[in-house]
Amino acid sequence: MKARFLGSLGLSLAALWAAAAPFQPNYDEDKVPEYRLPDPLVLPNGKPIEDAKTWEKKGRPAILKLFTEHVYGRAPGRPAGMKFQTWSYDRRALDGKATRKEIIIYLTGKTNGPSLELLIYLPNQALKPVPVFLGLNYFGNQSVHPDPAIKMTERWLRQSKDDTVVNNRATEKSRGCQASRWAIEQALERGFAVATFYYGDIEPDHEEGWKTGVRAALSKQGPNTVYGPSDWGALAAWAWGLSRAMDYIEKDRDLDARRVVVFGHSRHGKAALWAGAVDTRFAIVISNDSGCGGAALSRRRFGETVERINTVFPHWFCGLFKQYNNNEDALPVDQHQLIALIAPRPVYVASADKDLWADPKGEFLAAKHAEPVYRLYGLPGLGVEQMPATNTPVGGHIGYHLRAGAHDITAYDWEQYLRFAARHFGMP
Ligand code: GTR
Repeated sequence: MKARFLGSLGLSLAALWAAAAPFQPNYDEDKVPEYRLPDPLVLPNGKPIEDAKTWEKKGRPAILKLFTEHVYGRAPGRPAGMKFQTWSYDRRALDGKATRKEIIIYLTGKTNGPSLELLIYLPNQALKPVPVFLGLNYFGNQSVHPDPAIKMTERWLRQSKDDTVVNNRATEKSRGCQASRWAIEQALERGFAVATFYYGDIEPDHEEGWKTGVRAALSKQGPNTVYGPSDWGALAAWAWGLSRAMDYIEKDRDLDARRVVVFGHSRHGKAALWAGAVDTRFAIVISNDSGCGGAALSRRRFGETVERINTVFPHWFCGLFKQYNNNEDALPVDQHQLIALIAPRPVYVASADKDLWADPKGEFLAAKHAEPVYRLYGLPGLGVEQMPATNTPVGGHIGYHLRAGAHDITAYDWEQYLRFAARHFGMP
């Protein structure tokens, strides 16, 4: 009895210790375990996929289903009765270079229901309809540019260390606080519109956030909803929001819905990849430093791991994904297949050399191992065998670069994305 008691006490002390010990990411390439990636060209029944038709009819749906059920969770479709309201319209924004539009998307058609606020800058000097860069922002639309006329978000925001967010609300100081991440003028000069909305419009990014976001609003049980293991997590909800913005873009005659680039940095890069995988209306998908659960291979366990991400962000993925904590080899998919789901559309994956947490090599390898699917379409993938040196963009239909520097999205990154999109859209 005594021994048994001590034994169980010993076990629980060990468990307590494990929970309290800080997570030690592996940054040593020699310690990456051996792993075998699922072959994107083999169907779940073991049959090989030899042509694009079989991929589209069988391979793609099977992989999409696995990602839905095991990783991101199932989202509903387009809600009935969605309404768009033009909140503002100014043809002389940014010194006359742009037209600024702000659109409120009432997601269920009710003005007291969930909504998202889409900010759009359109180049005045371009033939309409124009291609669009669409991405989520972290601190409200007013954070992407110092333009004083942008409608300030009134929603919950993560507390910041400076005075841009006070009591979880944006302050005037937040205007343009993320402007370095948004090359709006450069995009406009190249003939692109830029569209963005605050991701917290869809769901505030914390464990209880779903209760005041669309996941509760669209559920009959509201904030009492009990989620099944494959119901949508926050990333799927943010991706779903990107599709709702696309629904609006399809209705706006100034914008070309057939040339929409969905992009995102970090967790927004994960959401952009999933949005692009699910919704084939997105013509190009760009992942900037998206890391674990984004472009990086989970099986490498380099930097952030499945267990770590599921612990710190338990709301991001579907419940079933937790089953792969410390159990990556059991995953029925890996992230190269997420990139493959975007084929034959162009996709761009970018890393930063100081951003080891996101595993740059794992991001490169995922892009590389998506190539076989692009090859079914006769399309070049990356066009290189080895990871390129820093600041050396590579790629055909799969683009890649390793920027020198930290976890961020910079003017350098934008320059590559604008060039990549212009090339694929046949723009100068
Ligand atoms: C980190 C998280 C990453 C990445 C990043 C971000 O804390 O571990 O997966 O998403 O946040 O979004 O900035």
